[in-house]
Amino acid sequence: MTTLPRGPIRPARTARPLRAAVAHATLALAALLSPVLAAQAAEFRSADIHPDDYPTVLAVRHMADLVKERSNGKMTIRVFSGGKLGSENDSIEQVKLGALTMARVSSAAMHNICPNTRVPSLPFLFRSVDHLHKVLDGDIGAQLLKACEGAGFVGLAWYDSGSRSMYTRNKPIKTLADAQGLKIRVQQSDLSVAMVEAMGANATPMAMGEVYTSLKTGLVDAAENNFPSYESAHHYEVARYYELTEHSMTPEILIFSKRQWDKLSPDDQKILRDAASESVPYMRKLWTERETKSRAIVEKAGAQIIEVDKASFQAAMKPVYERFVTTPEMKDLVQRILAVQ
Ligand code: GTR
Repeated sequence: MTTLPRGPIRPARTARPLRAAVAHATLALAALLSPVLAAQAAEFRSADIHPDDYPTVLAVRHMADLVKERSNGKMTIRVFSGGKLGSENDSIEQVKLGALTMARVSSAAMHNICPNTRVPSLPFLFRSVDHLHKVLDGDIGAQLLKACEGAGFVGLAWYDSGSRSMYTRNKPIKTLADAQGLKIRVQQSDLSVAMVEAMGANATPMAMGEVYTSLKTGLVDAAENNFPSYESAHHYEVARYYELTEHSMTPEILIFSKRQWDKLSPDDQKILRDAASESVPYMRKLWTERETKSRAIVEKAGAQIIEVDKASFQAAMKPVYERFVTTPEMKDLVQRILAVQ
């Protein structure tokens, strides 16, 4: 039987040089392995122009929690909100290059890059939020998420963005005739420009970050967005009339750099995809709450919510469909969307 020594085991004096050598070798090994370890533990950065408490930002943070947990901390996602990494177009450019991993952007920002993303933005296409959800959750949504892969973007999820409506600084719009000649800020997309021009107005495309000042100084007479953006970007302070045109339900899209995606293992890709999908119902709940909250905030602050003759706006949209729904694939997508019950 061996007797174990009591108390702390003190190495014999003679062992010191050996210990030093072992320590040295360990450090050398760690230095050798560190690139390998770094390659295994990945920190992804994701951009969003919205503030910290906006549903899109909270949804990507939720996805980040799931990814961290499921990858045992190997993959982490840092979300940079409030446009800290630049405008939507800046982020898209960075994601394409692989300098930034992810971005949550409006799908309108992808229109000119991958034309099929125009489809869900077509004016008055969806009958209801339920119709939109059925389309985006099904085959069509999956097909459209792949629309930008050739251009360097893996689509991970669609997020809600409600309905976009007009808002004006000087006078309310009630019918299509009231929109004639107005200068209206739109997103940087050909389709958005065409839509406003089909209403008889002049479109001024610009980044979201410039809209507040442009409305305030009168560079534009109007803009259009959903309640949460109208509220969180303080546009209601400078454009008091919010007209319920509800002309488009352009969804948000979460994009991942294809360059970085292709370097990941199938298991890691699955963790990311699943977590993104699971952030969708989470986001939808936050979105519904935020729409109500934002509407209450703007009304309390004196914004006037105006019912409009929607049919007159809808009737003017034919040229937009004629100009943009041109390929057999797009025509098929539109037909299938309309057929979804
Ligand atoms: C918002 C959207 C933003 C941005 C903005 C805009 O609804 O969430 O990503 O695209 O609209 O009008 O520029």
